[in-house]
Amino acid sequence: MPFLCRAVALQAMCAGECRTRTEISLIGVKTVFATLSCVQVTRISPALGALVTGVDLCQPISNDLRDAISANLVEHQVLFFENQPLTPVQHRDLAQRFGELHVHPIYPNSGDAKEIIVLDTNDKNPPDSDEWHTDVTFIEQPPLGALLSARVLPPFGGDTLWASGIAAYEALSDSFKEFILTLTAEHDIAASFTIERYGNSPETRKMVENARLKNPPVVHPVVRTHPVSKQRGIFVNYSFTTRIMELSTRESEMVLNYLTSHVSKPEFTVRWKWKQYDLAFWDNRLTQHYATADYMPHRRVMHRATILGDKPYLESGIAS
Ligand SMILES: O=C(O)CCC(=O)C(=O)O
Repeated sequence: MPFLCRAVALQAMCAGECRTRTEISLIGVKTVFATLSCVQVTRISPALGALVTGVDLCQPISNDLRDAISANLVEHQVLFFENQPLTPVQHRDLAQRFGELHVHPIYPNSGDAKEIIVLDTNDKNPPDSDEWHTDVTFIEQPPLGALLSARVLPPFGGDTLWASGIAAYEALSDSFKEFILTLTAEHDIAASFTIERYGNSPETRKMVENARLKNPPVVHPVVRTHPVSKQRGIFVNYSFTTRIMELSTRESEMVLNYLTSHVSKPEFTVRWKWKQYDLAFWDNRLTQHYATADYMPHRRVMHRATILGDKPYLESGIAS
């Protein structure tokens, strides 16, 4: 989104006096600040990520604030809000302001709100998100975003990293871009939600089998167009993408290995060190994330709400 549009969107966030400022650094790295009487958005990393201060998300939010957050989400791809002690019901209600919510077929949910996934990892339930992935790409209309709240944290470790599929795509050579624009890939829930890990009792085995039956593999473009910004980005991930339809098995492995490791280059990432009640809101359409699994035997509890999106597509005819 052009800077000017974003500034206008931000002005809608506060009823009081507003002041906006946009800065572009001399070395060409985009650094944008928008300062208002109550809300500030500060970019924290070149490829993606911004810290938003001056908002209380425990209160119902206005349509103007919702629209401004959505616009900033597209611009920065992941937004961080500190000190938002949301109950599961408040968390669900907030997420619902951005769209219909997904109910995960395997992860446990909060008793108070079935749309809130509880990721409670400890030495009996070791972490499983230490792989670069985009959430729930195994359905026809994968999530547009997710809101992750930190509840219980280890004394150190447990940071999460996000990577921009847009920055990663833009860094490819023109010839390679042209090649991958022609490709589609299969995404399969079974690639990550295995019977061995998630189905070790008769009940959980049935749950995993049912989840697979209800979620047969789907095919998405390898490069998708962001439906709002119209930017292109890489849309394959290590956890769920199983093969490229137009290539042989070995060619597919080679291209997937390259793309999934390319996306995670540090230059395309931002790393967040959590404090209790921090909330991250990421645009799931063209980002991936990785939760570091370096805190055993300590416990870490996160709550996630997942907002459904639209069917990925590749718009042809636009350069880059
Ligand atoms: O726990 C985290 O930091 C991230 C969890 C995750 O990977 C997910 O919600 O998909």
